[in-house]
Amino acid sequence: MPDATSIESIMREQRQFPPPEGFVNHAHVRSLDQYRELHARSLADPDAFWAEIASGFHFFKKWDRVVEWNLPFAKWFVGGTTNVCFNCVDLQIQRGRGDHTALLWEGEPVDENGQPREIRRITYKQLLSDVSRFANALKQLGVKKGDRVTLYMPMVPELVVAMLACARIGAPHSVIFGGFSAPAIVDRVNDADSNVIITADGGFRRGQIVPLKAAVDEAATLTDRIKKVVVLKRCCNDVTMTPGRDVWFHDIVANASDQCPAEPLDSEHMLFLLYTSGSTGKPKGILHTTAGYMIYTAYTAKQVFDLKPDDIYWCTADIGWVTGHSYVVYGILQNGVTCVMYEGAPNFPAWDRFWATIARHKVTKFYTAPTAIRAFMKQGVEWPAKHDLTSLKLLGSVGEPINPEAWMWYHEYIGMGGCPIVDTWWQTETGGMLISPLPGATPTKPGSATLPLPGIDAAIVDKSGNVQPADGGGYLCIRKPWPGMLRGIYGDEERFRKQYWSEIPGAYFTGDGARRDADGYFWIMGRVDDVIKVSGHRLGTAEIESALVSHPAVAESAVVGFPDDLTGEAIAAFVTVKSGIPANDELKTQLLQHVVHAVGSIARPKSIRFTEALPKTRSGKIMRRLLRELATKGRVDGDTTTLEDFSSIARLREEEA
Ligand code: 7RM
Repeated sequence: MPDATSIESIMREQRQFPPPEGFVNHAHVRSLDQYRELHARSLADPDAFWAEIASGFHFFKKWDRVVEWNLPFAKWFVGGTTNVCFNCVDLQIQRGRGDHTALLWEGEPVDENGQPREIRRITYKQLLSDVSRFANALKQLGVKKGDRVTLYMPMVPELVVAMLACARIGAPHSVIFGGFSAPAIVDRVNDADSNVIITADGGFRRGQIVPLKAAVDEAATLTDRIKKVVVLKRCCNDVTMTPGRDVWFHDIVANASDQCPAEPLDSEHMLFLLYTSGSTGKPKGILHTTAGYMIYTAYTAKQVFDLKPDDIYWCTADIGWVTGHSYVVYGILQNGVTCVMYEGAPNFPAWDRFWATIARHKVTKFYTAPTAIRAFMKQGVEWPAKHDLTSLKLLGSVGEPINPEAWMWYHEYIGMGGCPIVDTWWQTETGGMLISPLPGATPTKPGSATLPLPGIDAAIVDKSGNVQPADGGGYLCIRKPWPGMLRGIYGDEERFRKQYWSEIPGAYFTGDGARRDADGYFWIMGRVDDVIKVSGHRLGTAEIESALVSHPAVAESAVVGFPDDLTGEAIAAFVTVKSGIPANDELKTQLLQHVVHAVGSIARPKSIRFTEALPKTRSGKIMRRLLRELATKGRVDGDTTTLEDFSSIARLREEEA
């Protein structure tokens, strides 16, 4: 870990925006004092706080104890049995929401007038029927409680149906982002030991068909774990069906019953694995369980988005990332609202697709990423200006720090100055949002995620766990367990302990550097490890590096992130080629294609530089800090005293990809 003193924030944003008056009167939490009282109470008696919240959920058998905490292992709502799918669907129907639209979906393709060709509205009742049928179909395929099911699908309602069906029968799902390629599927399928994959022939993205089934076929040549493949017909592109292994989605649900009672599951039953990148090694299967995740996502969604029964809520995140899991699916459906879902790209057929969609469906709450906002800013205000955005009541941001300029643009041109902005800080590991404004209570400051939510004990500390003074930089950590926290890394307890629980005594280490201002507001400064965030997508250096070295010309490589105006961070790759191989532009092009093939297009380096040697310490560790400096500033000013061979830096030839 870098030294805490190296985390210096240069941002000194002074503007403040009180919650809009019209919003406050109807909000769940209506003043900063009320928030502070709630937060103080939650930390003074967490058991009572979480017990009260949990009482609003359906349990088949009520829990005996709120939490059992043996650092780093937490169990929540111990002794209870429940079902997340039941709480998302059946319970909403019991509450009288059966005919209300649960999912409002738009496919990407448009007609000659630019109107979406397909819009589907699925009520809670219909969702129950679809989910029950698919759950029965899964059972027919031999899927049993505890079996891990891999989902590699486009953003279509059937993905939500598949997730809920898995949850209904207690088969943990592992969703793989559709932008990843075959080798990434192989790693994840092998690690999860998952024998069943649900996929589609393809998905539409920016007018093209993403050939998902073909990637699964390729993956199946690289691992023998894939025994059954369920294929949804989406794009009608040609696919090869392997007899005995591949079945059509529509065939297996055709004769399945729509009656499938939700399985009562232990509170700590595994709900899903979601693979995410760390600084080293293979992707980690972040493990979430049933009751705690269920309650935490529903509670935070309700409070932070201030959800009300008539809300039309839209989160633009792909379900392949945690934001989609928690705030397209689980946290949202449990609130009984209408969730908008969109299949494709933000600029298809033009740069106003999001704004047209908001106007078309009268979206009230909108949640997106800073990288998207910056891309829209660049295209100009004429795009949102063409559409009626007055239905919007609240805006959200997630995935990376939002720069004050982008915040102000979002506020002025999308929120028309009247919508609170919730900048929500959280991670795959945290399950749900931990630091965020409450929109009716917290005055916002552009660029700050503001204050910890009720129940969350966040602090900025140094390596020894000492809390830093106001405005001092340090490591962001969480000092008390919360229901949505990860329960482990699948199959790797050692890595779980080391990664999250060994850096800071007694606390969860987030991997983020941050500072807290005199008002107690948190300003996130980014990762202190080697995780790179490109367009809000979390990528590990190791996966990209191993893709590079798997190319026959490459001897060694190191990748680092460097600031990028649009994508937040971009990837710079440093590559040493094997002797006798010419390091030229042709090889560069090959390497770029190679990475795209091995990991996916989001991992495509923005620059590749050939170097005769990488800067290393005497013990052989690559000094990424120096490479980061080089990629960012074009030179190295930092401390190089531990560098083994200074000439490696001097020799680094600069070349742009
Ligand atoms: C939800 C998600 C987690 C990392 C996290 C941060 C960064 C996320 C914000 C943010 C500043 C935010 N999960 N991050 N949200 N940084 N402000 N509002 O993104 O597992 O993919 O990434 O993302 O570095 O540690 S994630």
